Amino acid sequence: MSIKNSELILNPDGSIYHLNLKPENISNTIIFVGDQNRVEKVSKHFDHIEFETQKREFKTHTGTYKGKRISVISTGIGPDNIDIVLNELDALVNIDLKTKKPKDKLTSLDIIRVGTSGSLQSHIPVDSFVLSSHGLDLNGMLHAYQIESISNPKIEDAFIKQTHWSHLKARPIIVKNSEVLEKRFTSEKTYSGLTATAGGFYGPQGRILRLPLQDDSLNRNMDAFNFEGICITNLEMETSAIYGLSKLLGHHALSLNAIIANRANGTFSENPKKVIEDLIIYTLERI
Ligand code: R1P
Repeated sequence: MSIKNSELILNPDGSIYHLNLKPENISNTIIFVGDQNRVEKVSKHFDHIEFETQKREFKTHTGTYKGKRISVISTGIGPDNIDIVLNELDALVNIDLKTKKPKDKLTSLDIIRVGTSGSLQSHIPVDSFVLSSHGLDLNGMLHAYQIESISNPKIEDAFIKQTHWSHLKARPIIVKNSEVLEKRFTSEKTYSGLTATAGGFYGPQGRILRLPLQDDSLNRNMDAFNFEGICITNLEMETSAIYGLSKLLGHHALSLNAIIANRANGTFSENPKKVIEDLIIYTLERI
């Protein structure tokens, strides 16, 4: 059965609706960055750039780094954008865009997020790298899908209990990274742990400007969370969505974050550009 035109939307030139990409425009190895201006910061290291496009916040450069073909794509901010990016990338490789039918032979992409994030633990300082062992989904986007096969109810139940998570909010989902990529990117430079993914920057991450929070002890309880030695290292807005949708669609995903703030001791990096640049080079060298 063909997927209806209203469900799989293409632009007049045949490219996919939001990403503005055709299948031949992307590599099977893809770096995600949040900020569209970070795309050049990655592709400036390429031997050459063969393709560039942008629509809204979704900018793509494809080229080679030391002979290896890589695409770098900006996802913008938040899990709702990740829903668009993952589904459209998967469609580019796993759906025949002419017949609009899923392919028999599926392709698995390697997806590495190079993001920025705030550490929740005082022992994970600013200017360090965090590799997310798991994504902790606090925003609910993944509940639109059948998530039973990718969730980890034991850790989720412990999280709900230890943080007194309100039953009025979406049930947290914990999704493991790709162990293949984890091995390749782990080193003495990386801290590992749970990355919590919020659906907003202020209230959903416990920041108070003028609005009181539903639970102002949540961040403290998250800092103290411990399940058999697994702790929450950092808080950002994309990782759990990337891990969840990648696992469901059969892709390998890993999230690396440059720590630019430490929420536990209130510090902010004096040179955030440098730690991001260092993480970009670290990632390109290990791809
Ligand atoms: C918030 O300022 C944004 O920065 C972080 C958050 O996840 C969110 O997207 O990551 P990026 O710098 O990769 O966008």
